[in-house]
Amino acid sequence: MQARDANAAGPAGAPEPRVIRRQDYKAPSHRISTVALDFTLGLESTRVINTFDFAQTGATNALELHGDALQLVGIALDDRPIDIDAHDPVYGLDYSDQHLRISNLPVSGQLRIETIINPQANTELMGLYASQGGLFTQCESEGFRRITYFLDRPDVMSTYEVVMRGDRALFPVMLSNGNLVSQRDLGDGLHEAHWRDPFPKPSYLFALVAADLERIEESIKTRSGKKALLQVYTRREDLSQAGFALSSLKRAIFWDEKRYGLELDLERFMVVAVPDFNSGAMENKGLNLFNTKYVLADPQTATDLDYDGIESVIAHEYFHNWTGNRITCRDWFQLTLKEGLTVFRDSEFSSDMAAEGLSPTRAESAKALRRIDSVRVLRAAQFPEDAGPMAHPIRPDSYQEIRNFYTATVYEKGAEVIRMLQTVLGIDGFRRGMDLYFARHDGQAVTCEEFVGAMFDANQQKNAEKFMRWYDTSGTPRVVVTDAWSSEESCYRLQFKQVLSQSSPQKEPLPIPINFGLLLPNQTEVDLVETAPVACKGGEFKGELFILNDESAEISIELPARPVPSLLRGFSAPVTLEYPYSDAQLLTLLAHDSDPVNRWEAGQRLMLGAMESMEFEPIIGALKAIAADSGLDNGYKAAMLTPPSELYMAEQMPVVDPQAIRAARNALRAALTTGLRDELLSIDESVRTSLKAAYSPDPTSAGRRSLANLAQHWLALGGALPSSELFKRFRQAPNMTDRIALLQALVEGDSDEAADALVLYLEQFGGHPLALDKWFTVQVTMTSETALLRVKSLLTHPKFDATNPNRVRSVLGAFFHQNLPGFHRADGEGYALWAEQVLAIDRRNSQLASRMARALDRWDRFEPQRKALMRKALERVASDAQLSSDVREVITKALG
Ligand code: B3K
Ligand code: ZN
Repeated sequence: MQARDANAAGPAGAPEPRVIRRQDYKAPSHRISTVALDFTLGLESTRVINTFDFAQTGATNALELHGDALQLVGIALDDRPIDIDAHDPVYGLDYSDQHLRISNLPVSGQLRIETIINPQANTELMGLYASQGGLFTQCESEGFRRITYFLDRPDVMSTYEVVMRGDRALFPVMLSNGNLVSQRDLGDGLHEAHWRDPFPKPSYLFALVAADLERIEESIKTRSGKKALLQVYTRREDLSQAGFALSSLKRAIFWDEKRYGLELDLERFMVVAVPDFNSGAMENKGLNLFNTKYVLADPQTATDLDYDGIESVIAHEYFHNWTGNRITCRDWFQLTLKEGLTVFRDSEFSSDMAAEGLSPTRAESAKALRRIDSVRVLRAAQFPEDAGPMAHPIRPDSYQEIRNFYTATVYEKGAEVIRMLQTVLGIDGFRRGMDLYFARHDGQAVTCEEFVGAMFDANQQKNAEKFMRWYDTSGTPRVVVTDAWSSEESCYRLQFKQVLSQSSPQKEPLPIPINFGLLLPNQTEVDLVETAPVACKGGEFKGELFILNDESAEISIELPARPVPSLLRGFSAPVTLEYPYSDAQLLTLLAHDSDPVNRWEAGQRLMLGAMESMEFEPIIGALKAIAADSGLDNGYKAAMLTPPSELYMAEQMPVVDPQAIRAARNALRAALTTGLRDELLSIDESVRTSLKAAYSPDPTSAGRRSLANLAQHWLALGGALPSSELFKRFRQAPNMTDRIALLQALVEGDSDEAADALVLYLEQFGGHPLALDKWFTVQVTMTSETALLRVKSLLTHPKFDATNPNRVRSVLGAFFHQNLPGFHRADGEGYALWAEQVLAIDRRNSQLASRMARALDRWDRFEPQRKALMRKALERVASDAQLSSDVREVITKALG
């Protein structure tokens, strides 16, 4: 159990929470260049001997080391023991399980610190912990201090040497970062492994694995001809599902060589799948640890979405080897330096992979689909965060728990900020910037200024400071656009105005790149590269790109007729665009815009409007044409037909009404099902039957499945496909994507066959944890009236496991975050369950609890009765005396 922070705010009367501020950064007092770690491994007791050299770099001769839940056994300075029982007077020793301070140290020397830890009791899954009989680590951001006392901060970079010994039967595989130096048998069933990582790294990148695992491996040659061994480790029974992860890793390695000239710098690169894991994965140098969800896949147990997730997370962690590990963050406020950049890199990789081998038109459509997915995530998760109590700039100014800041803002909005740099500098200019960044900072721990500085310097551009405003701004900026047409002058005028969120600490105007096009009445597009504006102020006109620099701007262009503007093409900036589009304009864009992202966006706007007015005819007509267009990619068609998410819709309403949102979506879907019945039947017939080949997760096949499954779902709910037919299909489902789609349709339709399908599924996949997670999620997300009862009964199901984060997320996370009307019941029973479960989870795993706690972030946007019930639930959690500092930060911010 994690030791609770003594300074964390408690209920009334307790001390104020500890707030860490970016402006208080101080360089470390000492340098630590080498660390030797010696582990005697045991599930319940592991002894750690940490020997490191230190050299004073600041004014103080006292070394204040971080610790958490540690039991100190002994200390020696330059081989001379220090008396820990008497709290040695010479060195002014002061320690607890949370810290260790040694004063009066020589300018340099060597410290040897021995501690004992209990991995089995480590239910926080941070530090060294046990999972299914094996030992694994998670150190980012502050987990290393749960292994040993250390300067556990990212700007202290050291080389590590690790020796571990343990029971050969329990831990036949013993891994750490870098290269295996030696391995030997010690007799008595024990063995020992010795690893050395040649690259200096911060402590958060340390990793250790000791477990009963099998592996698949492959040798590759990097582009300079060096040999490297790639390995994926899993439990024996999972090994047959590791192949896709290994092939994804190879694709990522070769892509990074080609796109950025970045080569694998290690002789060995290992990926290990861990069943109990708080996040998706972790980029430890040379030894990436992964949630099983992002490694294991085969067609019978993983969906297209799972395959996508594996490819992008494997790539993401691999890309961190350069953007994160070789160049790391000076302090945790700079987290987006590595995360925003690496998300951007993995999304570019996924986009290139989706387009590989396709014709130019299909490639464009496949890439657009990727972009649409990113926009959807941003709108469903990041925009609400940016408008809520946890809003923060991509580089926050303060935090209570850094663990709470691995957010959609730092990651996804951070990636959008990097994308804007590429949009402004061009792909080649961006590459020049990356090259300069590595030339200047390889091996360093730096700030976001250094990254943006390299980008601007490499392109002889000024104004890096102005761009840096994006790092300090919170809230989603609004860009308000108006236009005017003068037929006498044949002049079209576009006016832009940017409005920052009132709560943003940064108030100056941002540079906002707006890609745009103009469609003339004859459906041709104005050639903006050839057409210079007659006037332009407040921004830079660069053909199809306009950079809005000031608070307001204006461009005037001579044109033969009034155009329809297609603004923010490709979603070129993370803003909300406000332009008073008429339905007629949107229908034009939906049908004719050459930018596939804006075509989709026009459809989304039309759907939002239709759900408000309940007039579905125009959108039905437009989508009929889309559904029947044989030139369009199937996956893209599915995206075009999918209504905006409930979470996004909630953000558009002045007062959130979850039941009304679901009712509106259902009404739209019912109208589209009736209006597009022939098209949907034809898709159900022809697209489904064209899927006879063996399963492949490639985007063309995945696109077909998503369209066919959408048609099937709508037809089923509209009564055009009987549940007996769905059940028949379910029993014959050739892969998990189709099987889970059928299960969803059956459960949502609430037919008798739904119960049979659930039983069958459980019989078939009850022994497969990841497939079982889906079985839980389907049940808690699909029905609104009975969902709460379902959740409560599933919490007592023998297969529910409160110690496994994936299982907890599949039931409670899915219910709280993905079932808006089911969770937000008018009687407040959803909130009562939330409070009870957040508190229960918090006792074991504060990070997991803190994620769940965020489900009430937007409580003050609901109607008064629900608001009062949510407030009561928040207060109940806030009054808990043992609350972790993680959950306390989220709850106190929510309560304002
Ligand atoms: N860097 C890790 C995040 C670990 C989360 C710690 N609470 C995974 C990633 O973003 O690549
Ligand atoms: Zn990352």
